[in-house]
Amino acid sequence: MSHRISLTRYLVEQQREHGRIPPELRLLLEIVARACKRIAISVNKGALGEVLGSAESENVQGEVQKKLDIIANEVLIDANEWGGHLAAMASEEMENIHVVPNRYPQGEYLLMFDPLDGSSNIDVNVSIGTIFSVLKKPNDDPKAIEPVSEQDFMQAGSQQVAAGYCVYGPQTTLVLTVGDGVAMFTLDREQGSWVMTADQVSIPEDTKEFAINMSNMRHWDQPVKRYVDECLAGKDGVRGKDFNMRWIASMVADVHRILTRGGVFMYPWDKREPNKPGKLRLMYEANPMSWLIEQAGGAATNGRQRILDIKPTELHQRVSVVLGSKNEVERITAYHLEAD
Ligand code: AHM
Ligand code: MG
Repeated sequence: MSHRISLTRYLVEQQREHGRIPPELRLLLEIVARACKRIAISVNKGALGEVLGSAESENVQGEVQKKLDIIANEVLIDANEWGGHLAAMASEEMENIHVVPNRYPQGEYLLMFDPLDGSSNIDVNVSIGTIFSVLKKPNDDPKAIEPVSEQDFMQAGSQQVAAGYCVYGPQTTLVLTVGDGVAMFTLDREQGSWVMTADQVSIPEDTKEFAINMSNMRHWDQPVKRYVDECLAGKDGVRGKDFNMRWIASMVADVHRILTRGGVFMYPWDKREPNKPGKLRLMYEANPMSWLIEQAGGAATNGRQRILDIKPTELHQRVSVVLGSKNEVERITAYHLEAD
């Protein structure tokens, strides 16, 4: 069909007509998309591909790794290290950064990813995904032979040059921003290509749907309790409308729903781990998702501050997350600020 717009064409046009992305970034994104296709194949094979269940290892956060966590991490590294566009990669599943080996040319970009998000859903055949974020290495002066370091990754999310995720659900969909709105591409399995199925995605400012793991209610802070209590009171409370709740436990799937029909997602700080700012990771989860949400007209804060303004100090830094429909995020943020 001639009217179908492929991911390749979208990226070429972003490069040529909008001058938004240089060719190296375009190629990098094509490679990430190809890696997601390979991961999708493993995910779809499931038990037939012997990819389900746990591996006998833990990641840097002390979480038991699933076989697919490791497979997806390897696929992303293998696919990306030879391309010549990257200086280094960082992953939720690796303690340290992975510098592009000497046998390949070093590029000027930094790639971060959560290779398989929603790991608890792998074995139960519920949507999971890959989340990625691209930064530029700060010192890109070709004459300066500074080796890439972890410090180069310590940039606020507002510095991202590309971000996206791929959701492996009933359909496999790649969602991307390079700073020109949000576009979605669905994998056409017969053709093996990504076909644009939405562009300039826009999140409604108001919503009647919230997403939070309610089993943690007793551990929440007062502003989160206040907001959720008001949602639960529905028509009888101050909000004057009934709310619906969804919690998939795969951030990719929850964010995908919000990009599609609005809503608000929260994974706030809670008393179970008082010294950690939250469960989700700033660099691999919160930053790319926050940029996508903002590009679609939504908002993303840690309850007090815009997530994209947070300057990281550690690779595996965690953060409290409130994102989605703008007016709801502003309300929850105001509740936090009032309580301070
Ligand atoms: P993961 O990267 O180890 O899969 O953890 C992140 C996931 C998110 O996708 C999801 O929003 C959250 O953890 C669910 O957590 P919980 O099981 O506490 O509800
Ligand atoms: Mg994750």
